[in-house]
Amino acid sequence: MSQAQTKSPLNIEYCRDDFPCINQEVNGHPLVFLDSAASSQQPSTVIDAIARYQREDHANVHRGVHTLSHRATELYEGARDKVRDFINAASRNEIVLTSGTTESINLVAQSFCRPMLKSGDQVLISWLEHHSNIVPWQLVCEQTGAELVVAPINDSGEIDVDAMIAMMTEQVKILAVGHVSNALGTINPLPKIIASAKNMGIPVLVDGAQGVPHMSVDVQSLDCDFYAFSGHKMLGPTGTGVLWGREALLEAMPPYKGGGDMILEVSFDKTVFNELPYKFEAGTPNISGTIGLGAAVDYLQMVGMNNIYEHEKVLHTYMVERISAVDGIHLIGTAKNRASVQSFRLNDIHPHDLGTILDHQGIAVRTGHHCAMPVMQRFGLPGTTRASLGLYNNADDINRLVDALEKARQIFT
Ligand code: 7TS
Repeated sequence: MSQAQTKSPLNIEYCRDDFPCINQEVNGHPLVFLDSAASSQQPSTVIDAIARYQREDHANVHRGVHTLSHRATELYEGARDKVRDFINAASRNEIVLTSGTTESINLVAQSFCRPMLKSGDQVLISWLEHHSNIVPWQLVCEQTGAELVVAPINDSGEIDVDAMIAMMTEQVKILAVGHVSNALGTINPLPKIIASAKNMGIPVLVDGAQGVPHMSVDVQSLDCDFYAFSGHKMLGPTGTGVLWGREALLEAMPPYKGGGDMILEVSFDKTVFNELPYKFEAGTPNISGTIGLGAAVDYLQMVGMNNIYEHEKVLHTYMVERISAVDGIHLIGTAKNRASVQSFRLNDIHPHDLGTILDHQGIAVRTGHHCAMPVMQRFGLPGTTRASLGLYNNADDINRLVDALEKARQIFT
């Protein structure tokens, strides 16, 4: 594919200028940032929204009669409304603001599953999952005597959906599956997986950490029961995140943490918990971060999730084509349907060595197991080098990556 053919529907040059952190030199070279799957960069509108709040509106939320507290509450709750609209949740009561995907999944494991799981029950996940969608389930299984069962993946890095469906027995009390694999970029066939689980009456949690930043997500049409994601992978700040859950399920769940804000009335005899979603938001929340998350949602909607998806798809295709042509490159993760991420090996160069050489040329990639050790074990590898895209990347970034890979290959031969 020529560079002209990589022209995307997005006015990328304009978007790129909105991200101040991208526009710098690293080790004497203009930065090429290809590590958005770990954490994405933030546009000025997000940075400014946080700074403006800190300068002009800072106070605690939900508790003051004074003007600053009202303003802070309005901004914080306004961000919740933006998130509701962004993922098309039926109600703002379904938007629980958390510190990230990890906390959202732990919340479901401890509050939804722990009270109902017992010995003989199963929790079903896939081999593709990030540790955040494995370890919380291991913990709750240990606590309850339930068993963690894992659906296999094939050599391309796709879930064996038939095998997964065959594992959906009456023993399974929850299915937790990623939307997009952070290690391999595989987009899982959620409609088929969720429909099959529904048939068996199995509730479904989707780990959307790598889904929401890259494609339009409508939780109502997905028809899952919980959807978890992080602010810092979708142009927002760290320490922010969301658990979306069906209102009826959240309503029936006990609180996850105790403290201020999540109660209506406390005495030593009895505590009456607050209504949704506050029941799950104990303590002073990450107010500034959540306001930044709201600004990130505004930015993503301004650009348009479908534009972002199309742009990244074109770039991903270009990246795969270009890096495949480098002598000694071996792609890890070749699913038919994949997004924004490409893992690879270059000859037998250790990924950390390769990552260091790329960094010397101003290129930021992630190396190692990507918090998905079972995926690495499945491919018999200690780790990979992973290039991951954001909406601000362009064809020149890919060209620079390829040049740097060529240089690394020469250094190691
Ligand atoms: N689930 C997936 C699919 C992820 O990619 C990540 C983070 C998480 C859960 C956890 O998100 P957190 O915000 O709660 O930490 N993934 C990565 C990554 O690929 N590189 O660094 C973090």
